[in-house]
Amino acid sequence: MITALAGGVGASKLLDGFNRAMSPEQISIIVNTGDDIEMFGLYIAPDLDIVSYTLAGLVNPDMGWGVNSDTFYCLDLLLRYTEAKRWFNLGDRDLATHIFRTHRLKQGDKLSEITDQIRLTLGVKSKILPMTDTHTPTTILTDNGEMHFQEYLVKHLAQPVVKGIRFENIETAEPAPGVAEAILNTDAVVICPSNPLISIGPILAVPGMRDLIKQTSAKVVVVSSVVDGASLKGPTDQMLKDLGMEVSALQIAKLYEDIADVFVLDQRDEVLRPEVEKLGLQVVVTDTVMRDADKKRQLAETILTVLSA
Ligand code: FO1
Repeated sequence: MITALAGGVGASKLLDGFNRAMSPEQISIIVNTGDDIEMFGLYIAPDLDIVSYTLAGLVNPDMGWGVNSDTFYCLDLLLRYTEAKRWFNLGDRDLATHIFRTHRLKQGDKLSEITDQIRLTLGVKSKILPMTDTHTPTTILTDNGEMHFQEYLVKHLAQPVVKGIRFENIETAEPAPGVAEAILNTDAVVICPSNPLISIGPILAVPGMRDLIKQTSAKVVVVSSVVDGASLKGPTDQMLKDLGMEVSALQIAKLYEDIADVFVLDQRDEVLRPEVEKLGLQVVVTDTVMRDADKKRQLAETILTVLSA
């Protein structure tokens, strides 16, 4: 059994690999919901959808988000009515998920219950758990003012300088039903190669989450989200730099050193091995760049081999 902590696109590649390397029923995934945003009265949960669509084989393979071959007729008309500029692309099929989720939230159902119905309907065998049922949107403090994470990333293309990060309402949040069991009753906790600040950061900021990970007897494995001094996907490198941190796999290891047992370092960063080991972590060096389905499965298999040793 493994339990993964996951953000969006970067994480879903490794999750796809685990899905191919082991029985999907033995995987539980705790997903960041800090990226969630309301638009046109709809509750959008990008990382939950990216993970669900990827494991269902529905995701747009070029973007890593949205539904493959989707069309945008609904959004086009919505933007005519609202006279708003198009910056967040909500496809017609994707909108069905947002409409369904929002409708059930308005009926008083929990995000975790709705997420479970969505993944079951889409035929996903792994458990998908939002980190919390409370809405805790991530605010980015920038030199251009405060904005929702999606505005920073998609509308402003991650160009504003990041001064700080805030997870709204996080103090009142608690792990969603099933999260504690998934962390405590598993053989391994895998922290996916997602942005440590705004993808894994919100998950670990849910009160009680770090303690659960410290408490579990499962091995905690981190896959580096920085390779050769740059992030493979998204603005991790820019955000680390803006916040005065080094852009290196060693920096990523330092961010998790209090909870991690094993650190998966890319072969391009092998020189960092002694320094990561000095933090008290077991280091595994391998190719972590998941260019195709085989690479995804190979990385998952390497991690499973280390765990069974
Ligand atoms: N990312 C973009 O860069 N541009 C978009 O227009 C966009 C739309 C979108 C719609 C639904 C969805 O589930 C995700 C979407 N994303 C889009 C991805 C998303 O902004 C981020 O990649 C994740 O939040 C980061 O994990």
